[in-house]
Amino acid sequence: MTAQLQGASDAALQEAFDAVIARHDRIEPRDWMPEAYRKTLVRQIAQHAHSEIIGMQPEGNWIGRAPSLRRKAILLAKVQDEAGHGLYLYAACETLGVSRDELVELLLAGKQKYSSIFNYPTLSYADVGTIGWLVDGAAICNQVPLCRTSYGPYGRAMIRICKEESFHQRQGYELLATMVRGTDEQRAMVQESVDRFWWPSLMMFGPPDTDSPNSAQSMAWGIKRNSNDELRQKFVDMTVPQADALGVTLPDPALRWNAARGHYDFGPPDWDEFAAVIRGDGPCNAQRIAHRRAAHDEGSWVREAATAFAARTER
Ligand code: BYC
Repeated sequence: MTAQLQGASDAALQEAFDAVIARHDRIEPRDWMPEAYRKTLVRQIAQHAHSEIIGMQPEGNWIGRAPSLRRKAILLAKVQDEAGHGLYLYAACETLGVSRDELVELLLAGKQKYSSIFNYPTLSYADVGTIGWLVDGAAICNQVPLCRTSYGPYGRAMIRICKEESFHQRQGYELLATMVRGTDEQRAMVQESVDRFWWPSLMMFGPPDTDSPNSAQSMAWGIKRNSNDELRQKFVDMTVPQADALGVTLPDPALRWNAARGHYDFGPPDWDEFAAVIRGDGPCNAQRIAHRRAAHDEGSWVREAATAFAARTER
């Protein structure tokens, strides 16, 4: 009898959840949710948070070598924003019953991922502009629909993050626009940087829809609102005219306007390279994690002091 009642109430909970999803409303932390939905959110939000934190490293590499005080102030502010994005996202993830400590442990143990893009090196100052323009541009395409994701705390975090990402994208474009108006050497530096970052930027959207094991369920739950390929296409369509305006070429011989489709056609990224990078074998994976681990260890005294202070205040 008890089991029957329990069964009935489980069905009612599932029905209430399904109704919220069907009317594109929000699930909140206090609401019942299927365990698989919770797990998927933890996976995606944690991966997103880790990306923001690891993403501070490639650009942080240039803070001490920025060419002017103005550029240095801009870059410092951008990297600091990324730390903030990581914190909002870890906080959103904590509402699902995992602690930030656990998430950091999983990242450092290689059990949770972060975006493939941050495993590529930043070899010239133009990379700061290219990351802003292409990487933040791709991030905006991917993240604006996440403002309407079905989980309340994630969607609300994304609204603020997207506002800041728009500034990041513009500062990157402005930096490159300044460089291309400079010397031949500066123009060549921009082109070389764009050549390196174009394909990895397309990979940020994830595998093709036909090879994306999580997409169908995540879209049915309203966690993702668009598929990987839809967003990749949107990014290409948005970026090609910007490349023309900058006077740079994109390194894809297959890239051309398709009037029948009303979109640009483009070639496939090297999916074997993508698989290697997310497996941990990209150019900078080991360096990124080693740096993160060192920063975490060096910061342990701050965490201990804050915990001791909180305990003493409570007493
Ligand atoms: N890199 O079934 P799929 C930023 C994994 S930070 C690594 O399509 P899903 C910024 C995927 O996790 C931007 N792994 O997955 C910061 C899955 O493996 P698991 C970060 C990737 O989740 C600082 C497997 O491949 N943005 O903008 O449906 C400075 C199969 O994929 C990647 C976000 O995190 C990748 N690129 O879709 C500047 C956005 N792609 O987990 C800028 C939020 C796929 O099953 N996340 N994988 O072991 C998402 O929108 C989705 O999670 C994804 C993937 C579109 C990325």
